[in-house]
Amino acid sequence: MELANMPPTGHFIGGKWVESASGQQFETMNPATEEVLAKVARGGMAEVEQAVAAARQALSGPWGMMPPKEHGRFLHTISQHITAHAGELARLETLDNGKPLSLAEEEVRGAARYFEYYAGAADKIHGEQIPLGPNRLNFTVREPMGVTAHIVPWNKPLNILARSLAPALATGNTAVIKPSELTPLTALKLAEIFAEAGCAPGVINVVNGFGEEAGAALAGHTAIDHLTFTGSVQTGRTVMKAAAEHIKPVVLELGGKSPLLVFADADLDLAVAEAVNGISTNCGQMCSAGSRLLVESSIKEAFVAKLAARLAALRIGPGVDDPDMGPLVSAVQVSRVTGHIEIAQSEGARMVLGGKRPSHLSRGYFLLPTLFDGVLPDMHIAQEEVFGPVLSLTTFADEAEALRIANDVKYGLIAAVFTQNIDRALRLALRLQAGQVFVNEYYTGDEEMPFGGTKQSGFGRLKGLAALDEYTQVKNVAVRMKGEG
Ligand code: TXE
Repeated sequence: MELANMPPTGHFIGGKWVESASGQQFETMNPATEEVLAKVARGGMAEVEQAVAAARQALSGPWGMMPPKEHGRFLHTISQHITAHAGELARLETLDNGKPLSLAEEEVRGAARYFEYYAGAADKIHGEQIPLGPNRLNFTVREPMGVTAHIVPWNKPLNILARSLAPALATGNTAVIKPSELTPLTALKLAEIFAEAGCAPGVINVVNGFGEEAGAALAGHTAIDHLTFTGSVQTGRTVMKAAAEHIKPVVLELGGKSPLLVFADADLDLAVAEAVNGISTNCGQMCSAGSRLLVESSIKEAFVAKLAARLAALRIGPGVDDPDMGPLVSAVQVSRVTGHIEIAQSEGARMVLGGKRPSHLSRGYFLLPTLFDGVLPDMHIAQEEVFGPVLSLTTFADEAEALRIANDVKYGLIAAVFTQNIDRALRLALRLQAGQVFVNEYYTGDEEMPFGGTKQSGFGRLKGLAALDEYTQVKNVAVRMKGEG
């Protein structure tokens, strides 16, 4: 696939493309071929300074003066421009991240949908009037936070960026974006799209670079007003500490170890299909991956047989060929995932299939889907996020045990229950510690559904109307009126 329509590879600051003050660049790779795709400007404190200043200035420019319905119209225009460029965006994402083309297309549609959804919300964000009796008027005003920072990971680069950027802009904020150094290209293309759509300078700014340089400079910048971070728990802790130094609110979307609870009365074919989907989508590189299967003992053998057959049949190859699973994002990610596999084996989990690279692919960061059976709840593979196509299967005897195992991890992002028993489904939906619970499905994940973690999966809610609360602050106005006469 040729690299037509490559976006500019500088930083996008104040409506202009600029190179780094240092002149330094870094390479972004195609994980399917291990070839360099592009050289991108490597930013740091100097570029973050400029970007934050441009975003602050834009708050008092035309963008800041615009009525909410105009913000909404602009977001709608962005949604249309993303749709018009959908093919290019999806190709870039596939080349940069490795994911299958049809998955990239779905994520681009999702990105357009975020702007469409929040376009409709922009002029419906109301304060309230609080009754305090005669001669007093009390009301709230919902104001933008100001300059919002968005530190974005590499697993769904454009989609995750749109998830926080669209509600931040719908509420009148401006933004400084730091894409992942592994996958910067679609954020740069989005900046180009904003410019094409006539965006005022400084409303969005993109600074490329490494986490410890550009990312740390942004999280620690005293003139940002809000920080959205999606990534690892470890880095989340670091950015939260940096934001704490200057007392700024954060939204943290971190990892997961999400369980699928499969009861004996479940539709087994459905549960197997959803389990395969939950771990193979994006090669398991999803915070919401369904990486723990909890299966009622009586159906375990039948379940494993069906599951292993489905996993073994997955087509693996370069994303441009639109397989079921592409490569992992990097050599580092392959070594992280294989490290988890080695620990699982050393602790006595039984590898049913996978665990190595596919023999038909000689280059690229590919790994076969991997299934572990006989996993005990306290094993490493049942507790730690792998972020790869590795599924661990644990059995349970009854509902109480299933619930106990499901909740006994440090994460709490998603959980799913497969059963025909409506009482059990609803009982568990209320008792599972997770930000989202699915019943007889996994991964619908529509843009309207509030999404976020409990426990070490983070806090704050993105998606749905809930996200609008994250990007506004409430001001209360109290008025005492003189009585008549
Ligand atoms: O993530 P990082 P990595 C998990 C997953 C994966 C692990 C490591 O388990 O195996 O994290 O991936 C920026 N100050 N997830 O190392 O470091 C970085 O440049 C400010 C879960 O790639 O969290 C990138 O833009 N920023 C996940 C972003 O943080 C810093 C998605 C994410 O990188 C920084 C990705 C610093 N000191 C990985 N250091 C999810 N929840 O979806 C790095 N960054």
